[in-house]
Amino acid sequence: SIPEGQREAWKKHSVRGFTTKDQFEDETVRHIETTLARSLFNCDELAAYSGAALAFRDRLVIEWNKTQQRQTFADQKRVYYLSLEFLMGRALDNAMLNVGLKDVARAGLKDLGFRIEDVISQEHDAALGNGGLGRLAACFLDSMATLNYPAWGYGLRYRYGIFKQEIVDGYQVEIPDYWLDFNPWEFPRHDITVDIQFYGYVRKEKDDDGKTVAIWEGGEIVDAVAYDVPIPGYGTATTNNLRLWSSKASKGEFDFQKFNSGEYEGSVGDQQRAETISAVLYPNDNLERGKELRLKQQYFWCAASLFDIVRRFKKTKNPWSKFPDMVAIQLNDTHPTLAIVEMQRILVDIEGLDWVEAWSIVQGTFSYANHTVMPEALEKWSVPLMQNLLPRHLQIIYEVNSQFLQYVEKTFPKDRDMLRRVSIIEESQPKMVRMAYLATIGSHKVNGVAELHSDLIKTTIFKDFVTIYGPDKFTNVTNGITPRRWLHQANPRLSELIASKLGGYDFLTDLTKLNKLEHFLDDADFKKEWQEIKYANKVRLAQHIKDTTGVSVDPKALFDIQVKRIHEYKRQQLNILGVIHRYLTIKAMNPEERKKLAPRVSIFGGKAAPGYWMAKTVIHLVCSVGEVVNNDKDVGDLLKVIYIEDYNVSKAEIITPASDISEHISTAGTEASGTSNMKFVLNGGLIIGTCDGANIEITREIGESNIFLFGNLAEDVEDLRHAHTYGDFHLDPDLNRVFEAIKSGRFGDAGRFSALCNSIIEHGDYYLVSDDFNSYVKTHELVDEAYKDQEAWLEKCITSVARMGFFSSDRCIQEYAEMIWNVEPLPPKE
Ligand code: GL2
Repeated sequence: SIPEGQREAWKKHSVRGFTTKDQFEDETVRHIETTLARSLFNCDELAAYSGAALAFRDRLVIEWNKTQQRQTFADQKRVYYLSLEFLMGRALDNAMLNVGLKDVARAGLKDLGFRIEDVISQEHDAALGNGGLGRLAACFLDSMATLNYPAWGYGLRYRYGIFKQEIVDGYQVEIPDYWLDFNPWEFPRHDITVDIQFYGYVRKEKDDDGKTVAIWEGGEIVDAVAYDVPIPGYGTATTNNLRLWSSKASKGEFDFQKFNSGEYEGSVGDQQRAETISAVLYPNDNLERGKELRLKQQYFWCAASLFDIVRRFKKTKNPWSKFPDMVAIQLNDTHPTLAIVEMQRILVDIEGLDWVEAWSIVQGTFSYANHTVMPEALEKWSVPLMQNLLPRHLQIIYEVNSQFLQYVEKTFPKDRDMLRRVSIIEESQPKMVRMAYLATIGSHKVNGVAELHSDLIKTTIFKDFVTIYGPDKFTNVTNGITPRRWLHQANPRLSELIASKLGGYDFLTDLTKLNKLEHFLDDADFKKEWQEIKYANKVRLAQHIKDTTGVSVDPKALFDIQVKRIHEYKRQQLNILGVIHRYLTIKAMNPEERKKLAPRVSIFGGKAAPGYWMAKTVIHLVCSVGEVVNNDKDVGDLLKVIYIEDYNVSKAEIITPASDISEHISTAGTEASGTSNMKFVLNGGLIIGTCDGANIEITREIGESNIFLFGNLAEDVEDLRHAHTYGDFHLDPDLNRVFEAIKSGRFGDAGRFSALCNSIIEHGDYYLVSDDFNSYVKTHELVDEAYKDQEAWLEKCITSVARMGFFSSDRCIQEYAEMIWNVEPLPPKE
């Protein structure tokens, strides 16, 4: 650090960051002219974005440095949030709002010849995630900073985020998302590099005290390089850190011998192999595929993060026993479970702690959030694969398992089968490591993400573990969303209207304050403005649809939206089959009947995993139906069917505020929580949904009369499926009519849709589309009816928004902090 005598000089020149419009313009132009080497003659919107982003970045960095210093000196417990996905979206708009300088930037950019909206939209989304799980991590970072928790996120810096989706001739085409061309929000820390070992073998040796120690040797080393991203809180100076690791060949890996002998390509081979580790995000949502590279990613990231965390702890000079008092590590799903094993390895093999003491430190430190009960998403790794890649870790897993099973056997001697059921090692061919069990055994708390889901994990996948550990180890933290991005940023006019009624923006940090909106249900001006805002948001979306698909939709029609990953369990097929039913019904109506019908726009969006054939077929069916319906003059504006390509966070910011109704229609018991349901309601849209995930708690909060629920309950699903497999299956007659239309070729070559139709008609209808079809169609009729009474509809929307306070991710983070992490906030000194 700088010597005492020079500190005054240093402080005098210390950077302060802009606060006024003039200063903002100074900084922006300076960055454009010097950092970017551009002039006023060649400054386009992208350069303006870059200049403004760098000006804001400077401001963030100043607070970020101070925050990190404060957290280091405070010597108190920190949270580390380990997530393989952070679906951040764009950063500039968020930074402007969080530091409270968007108006300054708007005026400044106007002076310089730009519209702020055009500048903001130049930014490439940071799309390091698939869907809800990754976006939840991003909302949590925002809340942790806003609430002043000393918290870091740890993830991977993928060179390619989730692919870009193009719809070509009605089919999904995947385009690589190379997003790092210009990313002002990351800081490479080339000085923070960790050696990560793979493969090799384990040797046992006696140390000086005669104790046997394991030594992991050989194999290969890859470097992990840290890239840091500042995370500004809203209305606070706290700026936390998200550290993303990038892989690089370790120093010795460039083969000079090969290079000198002219083998240029061979000489960089190792380098390329090393860089592959953090090259791509696996594009699967709620599905595990057991690929070696994925396991490599997981260990690479866990080992680098733990090295970093341990190094930071060691600087405090606290004894190891204090580790759980200083460090809370949250596992976002099972993807970081190897961190548990790595921690035990560090404590036992490197730091020389005794096994039992080490394990109690590990359990005291870690907690695990489960995000799915679906079997195909539960991670398992083959024992031979792990033996090869991580030989020492596999030994540790076996030892953990052996001690755990001994305890189980002693405690439940009568239940012989229990050992097989709860073993971390599944006795299959090949043997598999069950990561969810390992995460549960190595953590002090396990939580689900909505009440129903947390109940389900206790009665299904973790039933035996509830018996073994007692119910207190398992808890619920219902998901939430950040109102900063999902109301204030996405829907600025609505946020402003609410603020004008509630006397300021306090609701953005205490969302329960929204409940005061119910006092304005009789305020005609307020309601009129509310309605105008919704209409303007629909006009904006209609324009986006026109620009991207060429189809004109009427903003006065009812906008019915389903945007999320395409998955059979989320049942976009139920939606499109319902749309076909509607189409056929309209076609059969006489003009008088048609006049009574509310015009609809059915909007779909979302990516299918590249290898998920059925999901891709659903996309193709939606596009094919759109092709027919949108060109049917007979139907006109009564029905339009739209597929919005490349659904992502920044598109969600346009789509979410424009819904009248949105669809959250998973087979009951399959959607752990869902978070887009919360976003839509918070933006004044109603929802149609099944009794699943957070829909149930949304209903509890907003009231049954403000939501359109339908379909079978989770508790009946198993029986229905069982009945199907024994031949007790009835195809709903209306659904049959829909299938007949598809089979007749009305929407193009029927052969393309046969697998989709047959999954329902012939192969057991696993997701209960037919069982729920009638109830779904009838409920949509209720939606149509309700929408006719615009006054009553509006009242439902406002009432619902007023009651959404519970679903802030701030509430969620407070629950984690108090119940699971046991950490205190560290607010900046005024
Ligand atoms: C998910 C769940 O499917 C979803 O219901 C939940 O809201 C999120 C966040 O908890 O987690 N689980 C999962 O694997 N993905 C999700 O989105 N990808």
